[in-house]
Amino acid sequence: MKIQNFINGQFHDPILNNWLDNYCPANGEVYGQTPNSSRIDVENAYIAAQSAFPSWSQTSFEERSKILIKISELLETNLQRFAEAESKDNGKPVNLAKTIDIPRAASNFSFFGNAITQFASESHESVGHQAINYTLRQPLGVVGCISPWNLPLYLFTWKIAPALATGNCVIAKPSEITPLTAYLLGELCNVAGLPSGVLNIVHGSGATTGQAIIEHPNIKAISFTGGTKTGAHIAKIAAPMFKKLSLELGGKNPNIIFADCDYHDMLDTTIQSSFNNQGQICLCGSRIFVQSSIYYKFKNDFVHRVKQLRVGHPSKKDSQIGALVSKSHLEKVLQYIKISQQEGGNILCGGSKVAVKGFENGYYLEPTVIEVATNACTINQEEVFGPVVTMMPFNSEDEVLRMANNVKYGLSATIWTNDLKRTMRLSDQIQAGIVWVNTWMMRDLRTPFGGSKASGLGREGGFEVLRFFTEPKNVCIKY
Ligand code: TXE
Repeated sequence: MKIQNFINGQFHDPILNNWLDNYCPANGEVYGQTPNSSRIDVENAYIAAQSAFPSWSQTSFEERSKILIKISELLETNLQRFAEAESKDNGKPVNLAKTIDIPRAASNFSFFGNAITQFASESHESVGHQAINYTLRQPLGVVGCISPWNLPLYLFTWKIAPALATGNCVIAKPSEITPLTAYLLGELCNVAGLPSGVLNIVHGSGATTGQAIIEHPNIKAISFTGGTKTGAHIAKIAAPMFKKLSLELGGKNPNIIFADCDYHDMLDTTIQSSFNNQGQICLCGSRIFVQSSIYYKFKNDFVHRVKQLRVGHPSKKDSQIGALVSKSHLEKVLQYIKISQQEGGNILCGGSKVAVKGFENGYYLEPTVIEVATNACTINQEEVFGPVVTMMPFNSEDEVLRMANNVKYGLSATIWTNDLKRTMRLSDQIQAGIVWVNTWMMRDLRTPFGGSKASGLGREGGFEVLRFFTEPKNVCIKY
């Protein structure tokens, strides 16, 4: 099948006719082609977006809201088709796409469709000066949204929906590794009545298409989710042009387990926070720290549970772990496992590729648990982004806090304890944008979402992202 760009409400081949192969991770075969769009395609998308902007930015919030909610409903109606497409492209179990990815993409549209009806701006009465100030929140113009392959439609729409809700026109690029659901979304936008040119979806590699978007002098903001290295590159290009930037980057999140926690709940959730989506979520708790008094019990119970996880073809209902996204990513993850062994890491389970019967060329990997002796080892310091977690014991709260913070990333952290004072102390001192206590990845879309340190810049979610996609303008009236 051939994927096409969605520009000005119509589907187009790339002007220079350059294409990339799309692989199906479950069997390692090419299933289609996606455009590797050039600067010319990006410019065409820009012209369409720029022409649509005067009208879209003046469209009432009720009308914008109605269209976004309609897109959400259409995604729900097309749940099965989109879930199968996401699974085919990414290797994740269809069940996971059906229960998490696509429903969340639908709620991104309905959430921001509703949020815009509640978005208010401030006013300040300057008492003693007979003046009043009020703040206008105006759309930025044409903005760029660039998203990754791990949660393809989920993260693509997490950016697009608030950008559209606030009256911007968008040029969006999904990951070239997982373009299929973004391609299918174009058609739904037309059915929902989104005016032509308001959303333009341009496909291609980061180096070609992504680069053309970030270098475009008139694209006012870039909202990006992806690797930390890419984020740094984007910041370097965008800063001299004073583009607004939102960067959601990698993580190396601690999962801190105290002996006084609710053990069974912790064990179930830790399986999820370690291996959900094949461990390819920036929020996964890839460094597990366990209080020494329960370390051996946890180690036995956890490894026992991990060994029971079923790796299999994503379309099979009982597969809990599907394929990794690409051959090169699988190799990268295997390389980290090797480095860890060389540095003295003890593999407690997993560590090797899995040959799934009938799909031997698929990119499957056993869920892997590695016991490490120090938090300073490479596998505890660098983002692996696969079904691999490390574990080690700790003795004191101070010691675990030091280890938790001793990493360049600062995205999220999980703490398992029933001690309120300890919860307050640690939540206060952990360097992370998100702290979960006795849970993991419990999302409320109104909350600020993002990380500190090398995990990024800015926050998505709720009113934070509506502020990001608008320019505040103060008006001062003396009366
Ligand atoms: O991501 P890239 P990659 C981490 C994870 C992974 C590593 C590398 O550790 O192993 O990043 O993954 C686009 N200008 N995360 O290389 O390249 C690219 O086309 C503009 C964490 O696959 O950052 C894609 O659309 N755009 C993460 C998007 O950036 C460019 C999710 C992300 O791809 C570009 C994914 C350029 N010069 C990976 N170069 C998370 N935070 O959730 C690339 N892109």
